[in-house]
Amino acid sequence: MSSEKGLSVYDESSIKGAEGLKFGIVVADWNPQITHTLFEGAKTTLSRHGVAEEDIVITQVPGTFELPMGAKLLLGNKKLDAVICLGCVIKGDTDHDVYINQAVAAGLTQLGLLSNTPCIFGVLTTNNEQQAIDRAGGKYGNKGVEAAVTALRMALLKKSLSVKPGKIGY
Ligand code: DLZ
Repeated sequence: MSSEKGLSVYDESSIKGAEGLKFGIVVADWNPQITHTLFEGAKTTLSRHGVAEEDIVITQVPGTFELPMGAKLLLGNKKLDAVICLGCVIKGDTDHDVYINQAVAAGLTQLGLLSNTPCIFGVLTTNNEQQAIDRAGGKYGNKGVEAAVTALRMALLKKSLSVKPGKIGY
């Protein structure tokens, strides 16, 4: 595996049994040229692993800050095995990026633990636009692909641990 491309280059045969699982994808509309590329990578990856089109629920939110609420609304509406949250926060002149990124990371962590459903942090937190381009189909791969791989692995982990072992003996 190339260390530069991270999980964007992975062993596809290591992910088995995703057919029938249901996923949500929440996409932020800020920096749309980036987030929509992350989305394409995530959706294509789910499909490549046998997730049916009708088992992928997609919703858009205004900005990355709205991702936790978008994911919560989706989880309240549909039974999902994981939610992939995609956004791109590019550093500006102020600390807005820090507040957004910390709030979203904490929000998705909390939502995942409370809902018992993996909520994947597919947010680029870059210093400039070029760093974002490099991670949305550029020289460092597509982090949307990586977010989908993480969602698939976590959904499969949850499924495997949800099966109650049969009772042996009395
Ligand atoms: C306000 C804002 C700024 C300045 N920058 C970004 C950004 O780089 N990426 C992003 O996804 N969203 C940004 N936003 C919008 C916030 O995420 C949010 O939508 C607004 O603060 C309203 O809650």
